[in-house]
Amino acid sequence: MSKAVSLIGVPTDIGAGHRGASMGPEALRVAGLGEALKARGVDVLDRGNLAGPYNPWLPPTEGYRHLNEVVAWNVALRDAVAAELEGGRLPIVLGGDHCLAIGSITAVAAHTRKTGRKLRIIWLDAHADFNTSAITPTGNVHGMPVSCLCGIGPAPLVEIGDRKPVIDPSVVRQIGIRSVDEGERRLVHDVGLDIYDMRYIDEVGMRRVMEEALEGVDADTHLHVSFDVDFLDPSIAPGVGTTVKGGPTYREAQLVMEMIADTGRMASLDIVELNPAFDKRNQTARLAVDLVESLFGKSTLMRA
Ligand SMILES: [Mn+2]
Repeated sequence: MSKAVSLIGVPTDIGAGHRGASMGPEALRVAGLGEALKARGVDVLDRGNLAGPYNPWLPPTEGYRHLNEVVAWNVALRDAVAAELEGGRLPIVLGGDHCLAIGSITAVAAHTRKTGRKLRIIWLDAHADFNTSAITPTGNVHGMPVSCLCGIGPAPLVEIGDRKPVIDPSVVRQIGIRSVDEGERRLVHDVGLDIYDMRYIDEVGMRRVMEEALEGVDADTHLHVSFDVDFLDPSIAPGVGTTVKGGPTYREAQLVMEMIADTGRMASLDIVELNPAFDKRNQTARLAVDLVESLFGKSTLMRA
C-alpha cells in the first residue's frame, strides 16, 4: 500500500436528500484524520477543498436533481483524483455525498486501464446505489453512482470517463446492503451485481464475506474502497442522512477494514455521506477516523 496519501475535501451535498454532507470534510479533519494517519507513518498531504456550485435545493427535472451541478463537482473530483494517482499518491476523498464516487471511480478506472492493472471495488453501504431516473422516487443522484458507472444513467454522467461504461459490474463487491428499492432489486439482479447483504452476513459471518469479496485480489490489483458511512449500524454511527437499522457492528466493521488492510492493495478511498448535522459531538466522524486507521493497518488485535 502506498504510504503517501492526499486528502481531497469535496464539501457538497449536491446529490443527497438531506443537507449537511457538505460539512463532512471539515468534520473528518476536526476528528483528526490527517494526524491519525501521520501517527501511523503515512506521508499525508491535505489538498484542501475542491470548489463547485452551491446547492440550489430544487426538485428533480427529468428524473434528476441538480444534474448540472452534480456533473460539475464530479468532473472536478475526477481530475483531482487522476492527478494524485498520476503522482503516485493514494487519494482519500473526504465527501460529500455518495454521488462523488462517480468522479472518483472514473479516475481510478481510467488509471487502471492506463497502467494495465486489475480493478476491484469494495462498496461498503446500506444501499445498492443502483437507481435510475425511471425507478427513483427522489431523483437524488447519491442513489445512482453504481448504475451511472456501469453505463446506466444520464449522458453527462455515463460519458464522464475515458470509456463508456466506466466499469464492468463484475469488478464491484457490495457489502452491508439492507435497503434496496423494488425496481432497483430487479436491475441489480439483471446486471449480476455481487451483493453481500446483511442476511448473508448474518448467515455466514463477516470473515467469510470478506474472504469472498477479496478473492482474486493480487499484486496486480488496484483496490478501491468506497465507504458510505451509512454502512455502519446507526447505533454507532448516527451522523448520516439515511440511517438504516441492522447494519454491521463496530467489531464487524473493524474486521472489514483489517481484512482490506491485510491485502496491502488499497490504492484509493472514498469516505462519504458523513453528515455532521445529524451527528452527536462528532462521534461518527471519530468512528470513521478509527476505521480508516484500521484500513491503514492499525490492528485492534494482539498480532505480530
Ligand atoms: Mn451510498
